[in-house]
Amino acid sequence: MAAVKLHGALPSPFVYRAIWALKLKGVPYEFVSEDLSNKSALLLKYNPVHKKIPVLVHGGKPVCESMVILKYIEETWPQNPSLMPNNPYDRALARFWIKFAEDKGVAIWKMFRSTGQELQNTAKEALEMLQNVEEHGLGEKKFFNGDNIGLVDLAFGSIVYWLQVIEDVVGVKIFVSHKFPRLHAWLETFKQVPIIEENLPNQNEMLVVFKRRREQLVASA
Ligand SMILES: N[C@@H](CCC(=O)N[C@@H](CS)C(=O)NCC(=O)O)C(=O)O
Repeated sequence: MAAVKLHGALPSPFVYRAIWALKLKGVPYEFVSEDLSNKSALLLKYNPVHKKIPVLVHGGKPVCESMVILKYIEETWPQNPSLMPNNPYDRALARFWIKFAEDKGVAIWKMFRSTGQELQNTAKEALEMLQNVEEHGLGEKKFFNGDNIGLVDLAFGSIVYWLQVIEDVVGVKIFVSHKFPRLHAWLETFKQVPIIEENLPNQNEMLVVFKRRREQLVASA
């Protein structure tokens, strides 16, 4: 098997998506730690367009953007376990929610960067995103695809778990259990999947990192 490298910086939620997918598939890889304040020549070469992590490098060829990486992993190592449904309609639904997570999940990072009225507006955007997932995404299913974890779970895991920390940092709570009982139950189930449990950053440590980062962002705004 060609060598697999993952360029990333922790605790980036986008990098965790790739880590979870590789670990769930049992694909061995080397983690290459990047300093985002001093990007390596290799990172700039591999991702000249966005200059962002994660970048997956397989056999020397780079793949950029976390959800593109996840789809590449699924297509390259399709079995054990499959992370997309077999049925074309269910696959279409999974793609819909992956796109939704990509398009709307950014609301939590807008919250992270904003203050005052803008924070209220971005929190509303994040709330609407959660409401849609709660009402239309999960239904009574254990995971988004049904009984087994899949790419949609990885997409939303890296939104909701990080949101809990962002809420503490910005002082606005939206992901409350009585408003989102399905999503809360799903998050607990998701966190208990052994590979996920073993590869989740500690939220208290994240809080320290993200508080410092937000102070810098607010000071420079
Ligand atoms: N849409 C991208 C987002 C990746 C992203 O925002 N990565 C951040 C770290 S969490 C980054 O590399 N930031 C460096 C920069 O913006 O210069 C993905 O899904 O991979």
